[in-house]
Amino acid sequence: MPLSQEQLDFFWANGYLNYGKLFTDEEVEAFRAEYDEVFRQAVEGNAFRNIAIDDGGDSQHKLKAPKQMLQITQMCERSIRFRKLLYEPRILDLVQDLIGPNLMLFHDQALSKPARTGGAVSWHQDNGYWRCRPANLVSCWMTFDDAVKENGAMQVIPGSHLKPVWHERSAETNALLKIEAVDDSKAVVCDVPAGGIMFHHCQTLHYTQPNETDRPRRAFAIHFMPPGTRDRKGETMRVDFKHPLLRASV
Ligand SMILES: O=C(O)CCC(=O)C(=O)O
Repeated sequence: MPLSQEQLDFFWANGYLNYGKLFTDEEVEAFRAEYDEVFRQAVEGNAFRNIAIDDGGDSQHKLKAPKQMLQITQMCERSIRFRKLLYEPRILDLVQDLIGPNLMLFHDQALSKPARTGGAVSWHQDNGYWRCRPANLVSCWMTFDDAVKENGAMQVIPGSHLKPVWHERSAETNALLKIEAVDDSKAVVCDVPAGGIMFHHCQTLHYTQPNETDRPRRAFAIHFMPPGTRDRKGETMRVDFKHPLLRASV
């Protein structure tokens, strides 16, 4: 079902849209199993990052750190199930409503906060990292566990997508950027059920807190861009293996 005018107006006024449940419980079970298997292999091969600490070191170093914000970029290069998820019509139909019928992948990523030790992702705009032009990228963030504030649900500042802000390198970890002056009294928590999705614009300020619960929070984000998007060097990003064309109007 397409997004309603009300949902579209909400997204463009606020920079995010908490869509709610999309996948069935059976689908969620299958995603969890695959997610855990890709992480198992990544730990075996030391092919993941703990962005809560300076990246680098072996798997044990990363997993024994006091905080773990575990990241695998391009799950689609490791798993057919996650590759297929990029082409999921239920998601592309909604993204098409937001940024048009021609859609490319900027990248995907799994972001896992283990129970109790899961680390934060500090306040940022995605485009603070990416510096793409035009700033017209949209992310679909989904979770395979019920996400609430305490285990790291997405928090956003409504309306912040209207203006880019300056990002500093975080003092705690080289892997993250940080913004000093965020008025988090304006933050809205997007509780998302397992199998649910939310969208955010690439300039929307967002944050996820450490996981204080006994439950994991396994999330996956697909970052979409329209063809013609330029990278930080000003070069138009080409369709290639890393940046497939996911949908094209005919
Ligand atoms: O999943 C998280 O904790 C952070 C995700 C995020 O920052 C993003 O998808 O842009």
